[in-house]
Amino acid sequence: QEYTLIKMEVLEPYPSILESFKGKKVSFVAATLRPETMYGQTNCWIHPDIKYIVFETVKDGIFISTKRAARNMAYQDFTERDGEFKILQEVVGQNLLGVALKSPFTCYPKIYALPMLTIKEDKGTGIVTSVPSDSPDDYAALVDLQKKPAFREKYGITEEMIMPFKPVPILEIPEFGNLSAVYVYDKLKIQSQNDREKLTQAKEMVYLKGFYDGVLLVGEYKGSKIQDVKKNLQNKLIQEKSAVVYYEPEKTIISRSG
Ligand code: ZZB
Repeated sequence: QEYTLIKMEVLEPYPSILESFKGKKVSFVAATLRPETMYGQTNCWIHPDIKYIVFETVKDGIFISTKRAARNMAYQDFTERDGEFKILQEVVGQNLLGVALKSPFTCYPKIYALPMLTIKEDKGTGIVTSVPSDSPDDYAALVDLQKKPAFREKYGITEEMIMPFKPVPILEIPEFGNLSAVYVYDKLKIQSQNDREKLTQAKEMVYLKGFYDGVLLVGEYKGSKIQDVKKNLQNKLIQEKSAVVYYEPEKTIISRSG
C-alpha cells in the first residue's frame, strides 16, 4: 500500500516534552491516501493513549510517528542505516495534544493536534491529518470536540484550537455537494466518532464517488477531475518537500516478521 506522508511541522512554542529539540525542524507525519484533499486540512489527529517516538531522518529532519511506522521507514531509506532507527524520545499521545502545526496547502496557517479515539495503532503512522469536508470520520470527531466541552477539557483543548476551523469546500461531488462528509454525516444521522457502522457506510459512500466523479474547487488544478490530477498533486507536495512517499507492507508480512 502506497501512502503519501504529510509533514506537519511543529511551530513554536514547542511543548515542554519536545523542548530539547528546539531550533530543529520537527514534524508530525501523517499517512494519507488522499493528497488531493490537503487543501481542506483543519487539524491533526493524535490518539491520547498511543505511544509515539521521536526519531531522526536523513533528509527530512526529525519525525514523530509510532515505532512500527519508524521501523518501516528505516527500511525505506529514511534513516542512516538500513533497518535501524534511533529513538530520541518516547512520548504518549496525550502530551502532544494542543501542539500548533504548519501543514501544506491548507488555508489555515496554524492548525492544532487534537484527540481522536478511533485511530488505529497498526496503520500508517498513528497520526492522521484531518479533512472534515471529505472524511466523515474527521467531521464526526471535530463535531464531538465542538459540541462537548467536557471532552475538550479532559484533554486540555481550548476553543481557539477548534472553533475557527470550519470544513473547507475543496471538492464538488455530484449528489453530495461541496462538503460531502457533512452531507453523509447528516443524511445517516451520525451521532459521534464512535458510530462505527454508520461511519464505515459513510466512508464507502463518499470514497468511490469522490475518486471517480469529484472535481477540485481550489488550487492550480481547480476544475479538474481528481483522478486526472491526484498524482500531480502528490508530486507537487513531494517537490516542495512537504511530503514523502511511504509504503506499508501487507499485514501478513508484518505478523510473520514480528
Ligand atoms: C486525509 C483524508 C481525506 C483521508 C479524506 C480520507 C478521506 P483506508 O482507506 O481505510 O486505508 N488514516 C490514516 N491512518 C490512520 C490510522 N492509523 N487510524 C485511522 N485512520 C487513519 O483509510 C485511509 C485514510 O484513513 C487516510 O486518508 C487517513 O485519512 C486515515 F477526504 O487522509 B485520509 C472517505 C475518506 N476520506
